[in-house]
Parts: sequence; C-alpha cells; structure tokens
Amino acid sequence: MAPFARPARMLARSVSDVFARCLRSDLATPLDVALAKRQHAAYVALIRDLGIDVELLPADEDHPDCCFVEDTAVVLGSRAVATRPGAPTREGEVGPVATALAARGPVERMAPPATLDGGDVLRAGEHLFVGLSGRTNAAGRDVLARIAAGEGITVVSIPVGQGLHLKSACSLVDGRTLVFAPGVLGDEALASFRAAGLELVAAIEPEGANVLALGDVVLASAAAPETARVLRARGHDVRSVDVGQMHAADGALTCLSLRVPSPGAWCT
Ligand code: CIR
Repeated sequence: MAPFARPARMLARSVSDVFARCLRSDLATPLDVALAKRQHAAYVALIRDLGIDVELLPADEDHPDCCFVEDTAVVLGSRAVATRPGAPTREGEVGPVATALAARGPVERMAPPATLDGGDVLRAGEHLFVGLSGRTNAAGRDVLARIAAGEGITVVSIPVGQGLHLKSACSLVDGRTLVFAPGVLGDEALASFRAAGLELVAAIEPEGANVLALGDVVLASAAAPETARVLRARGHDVRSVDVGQMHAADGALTCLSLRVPSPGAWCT
C-alpha cells in the first residue's frame, strides 16, 4: 500500500469581507471578520512554515463561505472531482478551485442530482469514507465511488445524523489512527473504521475531533487542549491553532484547505 505522507502542496482560499454572512447553525454568536482573517492567515503561515507550498486563491466577495475550500473538491491521486456542494449558495465557489486543480491533472465536474461536500470525505489508505449528511447524497457518493474505483480505492458510506459533516465528528491523526467525537457517529460507523484497520481515539472536546494530519505533524484546534494532550501523550507532534471564528461558522481545520498528495503517497 502507498505510504501516508504530508501533502505535496495545498490549496486554500482567503476569508471574504462578507464572511459574517456565512451559513451557520449558531446565529447568536457574532462573527468577527477581521479576527477570522487573522486566524486564517496564521493557519496558512503555520503550514508554510512546515515547508508545504500553499496556493492561496483570492476570496470571492459573493460567497461568504469561500474560505471553506475543502468542500468544493476531492483530490484523489492525480485526479480530482469538483463537487456540487449541498448548500445551493455555495455552488458558485467551485469554478476557480476546479480551474486551479486542472493545472495538475484531470478534474471531473459533479452534475445534478449529485451533491457532495468534501467535508464528508475522509481518506484512509485504500478506503474512502463518505458521510451521507444534509449536504452529501447517495448520487454524490456514487460519482466519487466510480472515480475512486479507478484509483483502487473503495468507498464506505457512513450515515451522518448529527452535525454538519462526517469530518466535523472524526478525522485522521496519522495513517492508521482516527480521532472521533464520542456519541456523534453510531456504533456501526465506528465498526466500519475499525474494520478498515484504524485505531480509534476519543476526542475530549468536540472541537478536537477535527484535526489536520500533515505527515508527522498534527494541527489541532486551540479549543481542544485536552484532546491535544491525549494525542501528545500518544507521541504525536501536535501544534495548536486558533480557529475559533471558523468553529463559530461550523467549520474547523480540515475545511480550510485541499491537500494534494505526493506522487505514490496518500494524504488525508
Ligand atoms: C457551511 O455551512 O457550509 C460553512 N459555514 C462551513 C463549512 C465547513 N466545511 C468543512 O468543515 N469542510
């Protein structure tokens, strides 16, 4: 099996001036656009400091959610799928991302009735877990399954009953370890992860369930210090990142980037 490795490069998109109008479940907490921009810039700077090239696309001032670039595409080996996001207001975010990805390989566009948000897609080696959520439907999963099959990757469906996306509730810490929010995903989902050979670690804080593994380094939310402590005790090199404004917009660490794997390796 191909090794798990840090991405060859990453793609991110700046926070728009209209970020405060993004989709979110908690309308009571006001958003601070300037703070969101600073947090986003620090996220990009940290990744660049790790030596990973980050292509930063300009914000789209007509799309408040544009910084959550993960939802607009899925990169698999040399191929990519430009998604059809489940929220109609986000459809217009896809074009520039698809254009940027087309510079490196073929990009397939998803067509109706398929909908899929990249936040529902978790790669673990030769398995691709796809959350069936309020944003991702079976037709979207099927498009991805066809393309994944061409790369030797099997799709496993995971029902997402709570929260926005599959990766709101779980994410990879390394190539064989998954951190998850207890009580969010069902026992069957957890059994599917174990059947794929993953070791499961319970997050202490809900925000700890979405970490971003970049090879040997793991980015964790500053809102999840106890989860970071658990991961460090397991030997992980954890860096804390403040993405409080993204949490207030139902986002987290993975959603702020797309990861392009190195040739012959895979990344999450
Ligand atoms: C949305 O509701 O679509 C955005 N406010 C948050 C998207 C977060 N995306 C992600 O975690 N992959």
